[in-house]
Amino acid sequence: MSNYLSETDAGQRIMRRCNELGSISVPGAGVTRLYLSQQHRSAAETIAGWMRDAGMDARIDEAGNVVGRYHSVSGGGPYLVTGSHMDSVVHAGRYDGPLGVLTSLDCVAVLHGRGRRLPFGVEVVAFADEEGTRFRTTLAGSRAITGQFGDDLLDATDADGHSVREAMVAFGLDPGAVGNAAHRPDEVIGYVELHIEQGPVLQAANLPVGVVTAISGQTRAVMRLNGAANHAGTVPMGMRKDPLLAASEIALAVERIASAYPDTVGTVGFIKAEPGLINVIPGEVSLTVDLRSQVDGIRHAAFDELGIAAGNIAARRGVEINIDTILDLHSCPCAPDFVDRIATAVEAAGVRPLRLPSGAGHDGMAMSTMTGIGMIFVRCKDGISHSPEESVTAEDVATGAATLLHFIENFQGRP
Ligand code: HGY
Ligand code: MN
Ligand code: MN
Repeated sequence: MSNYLSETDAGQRIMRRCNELGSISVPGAGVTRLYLSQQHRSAAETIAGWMRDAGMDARIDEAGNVVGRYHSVSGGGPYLVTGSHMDSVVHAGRYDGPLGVLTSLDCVAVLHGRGRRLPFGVEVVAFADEEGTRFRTTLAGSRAITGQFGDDLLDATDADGHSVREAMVAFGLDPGAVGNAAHRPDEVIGYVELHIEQGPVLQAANLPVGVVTAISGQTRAVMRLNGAANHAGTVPMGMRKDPLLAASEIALAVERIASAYPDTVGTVGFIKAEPGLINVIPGEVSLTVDLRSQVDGIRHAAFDELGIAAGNIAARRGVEINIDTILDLHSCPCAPDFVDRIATAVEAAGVRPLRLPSGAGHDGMAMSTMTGIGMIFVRCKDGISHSPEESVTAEDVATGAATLLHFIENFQGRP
């Protein structure tokens, strides 16, 4: 048994490991650890070692997830699954994902340290690809665990044109075996994830942790606009077919439409003009749209309105437009009994249980296709995330860990 538990403060223990894991990154600001990269491999092996120290059988599965199992008192499962993702966006913080993985791992280390086994097993998963940063393959790790890792994911390509299939082989995985990562439904009795809030609500309420009620649905699309590349100095303004100006109007339409619908947010996170030269009117522009709302019908209505607006803008400017929806995830309610159990655990930690939705997506959206899900939020400073400025306090992390451990130790079979 490692001397991990000799640090008696759970918050300090967990944050120290978040920092250690955070150092496994592409050089640069913050953390950049992408699916099937060298950094993924190194982090996966580190996490698997920590899992074994905590008395778990640990392996890197056929999709690159790290799966650790702390067997039940009778040996084997079924398993309450917990954890979060180990991948990141570019220039991320140290806690989005890893805090959930390492807090879950800490709970098992505490059980193991006490020599305690439960009537069910506890499975900790470090999902390999929740963000989809490299291949635009959101929730790929949890889709593998739930048997939804289809060819659409294997054929996805990164900015260099490498497919997931090719990257898996380079990583040492067999793309043909990815289906073996899927869990059988009878193996899983629930999924609970601890995650930073990535928003301002808990800080405003002066609360260290919160109870998640639902995960907002999200639609992601890539819009490609084709105009007429031409000389910047010779084409009169009235004769241009400039896709970048059309894209600029569409970005403002995203803002206008998302603002007009309740509890809805819209973001253009990426825009690229080709050939991208100072003295050339762009010929082709691509931009991404990320639209989210707590209610699926509202999100779809907003997206439909945006599609019409974008088509009108393109037609008026004489450019062609293609809209490719690459993701449409329905809103995902947490299981009511999980919400209640987590609220009880938060109260046991001496905190008023505030219920709140998640605007951010999580692996629970995939896990909910297989089992009931619950989420615990931990306050993060000023709600900042997807940034090197992401930060939490050891005290709040300790409260989150106590909440998760209470949930796990008091979890009985589903009603
Ligand atoms: O984008 C999200 O909601 C999450 O961080 N993947
Ligand atoms: Mn994220
Ligand atoms: Mn996350």
